[in-house]
Amino acid sequence: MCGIVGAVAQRNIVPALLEGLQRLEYRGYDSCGLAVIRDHGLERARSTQRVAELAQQVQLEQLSGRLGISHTRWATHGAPATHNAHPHFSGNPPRIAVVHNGIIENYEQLREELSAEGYVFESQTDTEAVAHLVDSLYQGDLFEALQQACRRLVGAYALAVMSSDEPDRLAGARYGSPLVIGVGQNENFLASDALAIAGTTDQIIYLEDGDLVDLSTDTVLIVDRDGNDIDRIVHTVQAHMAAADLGPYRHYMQKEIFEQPRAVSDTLQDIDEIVPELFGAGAAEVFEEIDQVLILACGTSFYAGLTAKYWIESLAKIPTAVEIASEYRYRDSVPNPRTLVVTISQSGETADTLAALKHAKSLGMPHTLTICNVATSAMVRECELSFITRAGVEIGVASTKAFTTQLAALFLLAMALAKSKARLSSDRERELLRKLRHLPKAIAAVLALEPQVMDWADRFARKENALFLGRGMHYPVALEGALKLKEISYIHAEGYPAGELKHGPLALVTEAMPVVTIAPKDELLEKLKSNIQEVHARGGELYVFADADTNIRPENNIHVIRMPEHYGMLSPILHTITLQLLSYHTAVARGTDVDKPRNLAKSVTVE
Ligand code: HGA
Repeated sequence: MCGIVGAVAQRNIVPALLEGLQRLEYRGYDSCGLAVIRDHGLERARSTQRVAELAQQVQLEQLSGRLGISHTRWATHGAPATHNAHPHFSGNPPRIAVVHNGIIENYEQLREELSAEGYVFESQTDTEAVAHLVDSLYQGDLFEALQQACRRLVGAYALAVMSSDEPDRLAGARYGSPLVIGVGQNENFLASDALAIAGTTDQIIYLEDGDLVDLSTDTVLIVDRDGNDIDRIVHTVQAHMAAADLGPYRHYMQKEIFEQPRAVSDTLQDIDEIVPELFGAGAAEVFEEIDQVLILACGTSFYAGLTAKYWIESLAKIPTAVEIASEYRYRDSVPNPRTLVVTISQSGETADTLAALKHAKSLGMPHTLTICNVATSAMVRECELSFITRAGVEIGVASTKAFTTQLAALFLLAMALAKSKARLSSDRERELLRKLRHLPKAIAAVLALEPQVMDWADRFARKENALFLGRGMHYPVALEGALKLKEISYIHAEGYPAGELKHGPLALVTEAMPVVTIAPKDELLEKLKSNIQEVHARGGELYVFADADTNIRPENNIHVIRMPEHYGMLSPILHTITLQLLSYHTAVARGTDVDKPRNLAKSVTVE
């Protein structure tokens, strides 16, 4: 989603701002812009193209300055057009500049009030109301004006603000959208995440909701939501340089698919015994106290949750519900205080999931756990317990290694819950841990199937629709496979439990509809084989990923790729990877923008 980079320095900060925007490109955006203060005047460049194009424009117009703010925009209010791109200005001549991530929910009311005061709106964005609001409250003290403005804002925001009257001051605010401070040598930064400024500083302060910040080149002042001065910890964050390097790969998505043996292995570390403390101090008491699990998530993380339901109910025998976060938060539900509320999010900042978590807590469910890839994220801070996956930075918008590491973490959770309820014998624990330890090697064996999958992808690229079938715990894998194909190749795809086929989707089956089938060697195999025959009998073309010992053989219109030996309960992790490869190579064959699919964004920080 939107990215913010701002800087106050003793040097020209335009190159640092542009580099920061480039580092945020992975989040997905539709326009971008940058403003600086030069000779006490505001100047800006904005573009509906890529950051590289903005950089050319900036060079052409010779923009430079020691104070500046910049932005990549993923439009929520107003089309992705230049006049809607941030920074937004206010004043005549312009005096206030604002970049914003989030949604100002009372912007219509503010617009009316500010228009009545004589402000003229040049964009359709909610953000422009913030610029005029700050200007209307400005009496020579930017920080004071921003503090007052924030009291009027309803919704979610990360803001970076500057005034041409104060060329050494950068102000910011965070409520509901992520914002960090980068502390440098005689220079300070604001950014949406540490990765944006990793090229410049590794000293990072994570702001809390309600914080406001007043920066100069050598001072950092933070006040909390009650206006009290507050110290926040400065973290030394590993520079994520490696993430930006593509190495031998063509796209980040491909690189991240191939990083999965490492990512899963790092996530599992060297766990040789399942203990509740893997999920944080106090987990043993919490696990004892709960008698049901509620998983809240969105998108791919939701499918990780659906898979976990099979594991938790099978191993721990604890009833588990999985809900789409944006639905859960707005419906009447029946809270049970003995519930473990589990949120799953790559970034830990997903706005819908965060809001659903807060909603669950407000209903009186205090026991919360998050599975997330960012240790410093809002969700980790908000939850009683946490498990940090070690996928590393994921740049491709379509989730790959974040998903499989979430699955690995959720499997550990199922085991830990089972053990705390005395439903996991030590023999079974040892056996499952052995399988987990072997998982990175098994993933590597699946990755070796890439050339065979590429053959299929060429044929797939010519289709406009596809069905994905799975049964049992491979049904969520089918859903995830269909989502991945939609996201990056723009082929319409649906995931179905194979037994549902005859209740509707079979009507769609013709030779134009490829049917991808996940065929593990499990107790449902014979039933699945019947489902395959149902498709075959109607002239459908099947693409089957079959475990080694399933005895499913290729024949006319049934194509088979043979998977390595069956991995029992861990099999969904392996079957997911072939589907990632299929989507990836299909998208490449169709020539789409694989890492930044149209209309989508990484870290979905707006509702
Ligand atoms: N609402 C603002 C910012 C959108 C945003 O944060 N996207 O991630 C706009 O539409 O410009």
